[in-house]
Amino acid sequence: MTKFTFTRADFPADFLFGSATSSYQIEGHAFGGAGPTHWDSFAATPGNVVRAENGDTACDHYHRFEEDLDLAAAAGLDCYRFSTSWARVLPEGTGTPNAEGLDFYDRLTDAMLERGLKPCATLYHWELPQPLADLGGWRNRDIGNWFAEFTEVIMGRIGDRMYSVAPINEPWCVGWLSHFLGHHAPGLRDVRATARAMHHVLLAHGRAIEVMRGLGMSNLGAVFNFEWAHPVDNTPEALAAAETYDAIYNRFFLGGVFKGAYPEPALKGLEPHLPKGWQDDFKTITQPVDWCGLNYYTRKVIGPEAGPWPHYAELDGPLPKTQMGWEIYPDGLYQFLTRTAAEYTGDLPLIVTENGMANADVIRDGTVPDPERIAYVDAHLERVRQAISEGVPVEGYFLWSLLDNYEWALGYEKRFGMVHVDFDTLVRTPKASYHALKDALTAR
Ligand code: IFM
Repeated sequence: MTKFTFTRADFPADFLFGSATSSYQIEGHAFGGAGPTHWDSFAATPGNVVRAENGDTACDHYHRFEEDLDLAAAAGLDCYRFSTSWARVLPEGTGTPNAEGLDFYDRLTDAMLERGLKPCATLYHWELPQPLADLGGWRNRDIGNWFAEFTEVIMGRIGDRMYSVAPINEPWCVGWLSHFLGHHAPGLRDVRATARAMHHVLLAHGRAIEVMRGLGMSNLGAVFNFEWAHPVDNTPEALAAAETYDAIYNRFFLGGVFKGAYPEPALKGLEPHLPKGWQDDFKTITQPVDWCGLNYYTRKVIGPEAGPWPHYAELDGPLPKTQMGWEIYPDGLYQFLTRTAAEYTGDLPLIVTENGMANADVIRDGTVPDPERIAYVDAHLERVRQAISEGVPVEGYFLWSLLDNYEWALGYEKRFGMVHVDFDTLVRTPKASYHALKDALTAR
């Protein structure tokens, strides 16, 4: 596929298109006085990250952001979703800010506005300052107040120019992926640490919303990642396993923020490990938000498994897969959009804050053909349109990602960008998907 089947005119007039990125994955953490993070020590530990790669240089966006924003603007995008590195702003996690870090986000913000791009910030996209990790990180209840301080400092500087802000990207990754599965920093595999991290990440979300309201800010949201849980068969055991997967992955965080309650199948394993008085935190966690962001990439086929809770196994599915080994299942996006509106958010605007695919893209004669990505995005946007036509209030779509970047534990091998990055020379080359999106968004 070389072209999209849609143009901007196929979406509501005020529908927003953007690309999404994050600080540690693109900026180059070694530059500009940023403090160490738990990702630096995690990556330096053999076996955690492919080839022990880290975010020291990444895409060198710290020095090349103007070129990158030029690319985003020329593609016809309305918005640029970025994140602010806590350790760049507060190298110790709390206390004295790094003036260079604040200046960087100030310049970045102005550079977006100069190009007509709406700045859409995420406060935290996973690089926890090491001094706070040393104090227990997300396991420590004090993180609510540490995060509130960071929010005040960074939004006190750039909050006046933000189009939208969400406190935390993908709470499931901060909690479960990093503390139960151990795949991300801090690499723990411990159910008690997990329960606390999952709860505290929502507490921190609520504290940040309170702080930003206090600063007079609006258009504040929450961004969750979702995976559709597909039972391997219709046996009661498989159905129960999929229900537990769904509760932990998808419903826990939505339930906390929009219902002030956690789902039973998740509480079954987590409740004994939650901090004392956890229910009292719901008044902070349920601070009203203005929109809900959905990050969606794939589904999982789930079957039962003996042994300790959570009693499920992720099984190999039959659908075509991306470079990540993730099944391509656009229906899941439609299902999440409709279900989220029906069961959690009602009329609140929904934004697809991330969607995209990794592909083994290579440069040939200065071009990068990626028909797979065009087909993937096209199919998912088709499901977005279907949801809109049925009255679901979807108001935007952000492609992950603008640039090939640091894919965490998988290093630099997995290419998610619509712009190719040569990680030796750092040269950017727009892929075929970039040109196709530009045509679709700027067509008259
Ligand atoms: O690269 C990540 C990003 O940091 C968060 N959402 C999913 C992407 C692809 O795995």
